Amino acid sequence: MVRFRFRRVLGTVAAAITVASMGAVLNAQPAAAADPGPQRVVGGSTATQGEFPFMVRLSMGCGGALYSPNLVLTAAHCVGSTGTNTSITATLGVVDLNSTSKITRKSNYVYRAPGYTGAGKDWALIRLASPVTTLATLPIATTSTYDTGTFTIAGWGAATEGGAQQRYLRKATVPFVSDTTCNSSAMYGGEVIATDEICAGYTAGGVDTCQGDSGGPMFRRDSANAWIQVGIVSWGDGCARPNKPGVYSQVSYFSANIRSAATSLGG
Ligand code: 4AZ
Repeated sequence: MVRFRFRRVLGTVAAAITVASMGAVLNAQPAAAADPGPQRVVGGSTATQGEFPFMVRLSMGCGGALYSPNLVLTAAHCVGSTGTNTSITATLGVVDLNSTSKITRKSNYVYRAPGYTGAGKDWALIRLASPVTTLATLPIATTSTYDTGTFTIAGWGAATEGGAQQRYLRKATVPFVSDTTCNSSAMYGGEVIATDEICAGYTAGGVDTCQGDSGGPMFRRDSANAWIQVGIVSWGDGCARPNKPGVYSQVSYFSANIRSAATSLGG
């Protein structure tokens, strides 16, 4: 557990450094540069503009989802401790992080899951300094009804294990993996916290979230065909390896806590 979670955290730090060092390069690129089109990245492809309006890129090198006009749901391991925090920039409304039409907001507060110590409870809310009212939010699952099936994952994280952060939002779909299977000796051998984590991926590997996707949502359609968030990218052993599904915070398990925290934050 510690080994993989530690690797996960290191990956995120490395991703943040990569993003920081990429900044000048990205900003130097012409805004009108052509979309490279579908890429073979963690088995996914490039999302289209507006396809996932709730997706958020965070300046520390994580993903997030717009929970309400002024709150972004992300992973606890992406943020520091609860309190005033004006250091995070959220980028929204674009698949191309270099787009001149991107929306940006500074944070003004971080709420990290109480009791978070690096194992489980991997969720946090970031409050934006001013609301974003032009984008659809992503409702969270409040029951386990949707904690199975086929899930969509999306993010600007690495396209291959150890690879660079991405300019264009990518997406993929991955199947649910039961706690029993995910905790089998062939997979995580008991490292997964069954109550508050949910696994998704292929036994053969090839499709997965990766470094820099942390904090982003895993979601599916509900019975009304609306997107609903069931997971938060949390950890895994590498990316897209055989027998190493992605591990996600199980949003339904925390939904009451997330909702009450959101209320207390004014969102
Ligand atoms: C990361 O470091 C990370 N394959 C995210 C997801 C996974 C592994 C690492 C799952 O942000």
